[in-house]
Amino acid sequence: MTARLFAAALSLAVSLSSYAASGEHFAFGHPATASQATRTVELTLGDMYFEPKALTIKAGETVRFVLVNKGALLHEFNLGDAAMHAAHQQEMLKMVASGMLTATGMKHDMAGMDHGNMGMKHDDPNSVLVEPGKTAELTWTFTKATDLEFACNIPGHYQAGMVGKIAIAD
Ligand SMILES: [Cu+2]
Repeated sequence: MTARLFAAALSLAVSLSSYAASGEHFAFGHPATASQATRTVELTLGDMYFEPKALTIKAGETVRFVLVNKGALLHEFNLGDAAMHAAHQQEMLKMVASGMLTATGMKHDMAGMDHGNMGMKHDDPNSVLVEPGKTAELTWTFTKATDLEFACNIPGHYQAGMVGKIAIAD
């Protein structure tokens, strides 16, 4: 196993344990493991765009998103509706103001200090941060027909165009 693969496996294991512990559920579905995926979708994240900009998924599908950051800035891939993204943008503004989140990365030492830091953590199961030049993954089971957005909620990015549509069809 290469060092890079090992690091990817390790970060996956860490993210799996964090959402298993939180047990969060969303109206539109839930996180899954890569081995449960029925489909893989590769998305490019750039400064300030997603490619492709729209996806169609069938209700019941488990999709492994492979997220390639080809930009020079830190980006996020977050699944939700417009109201969820608006709320998350407010949280991320606070993370930037506190110095926890910079233009190119997350300060992990601060991210763990959630008690002294107003409860701020970036560990939502429907979201992943991708550092410049890196690839990250998120696997999600979509359980019902609805319209969602995938978005980057780092301050200013959504407004600059980092948002796309996901239509989940019956
Ligand atoms: Cu972004």
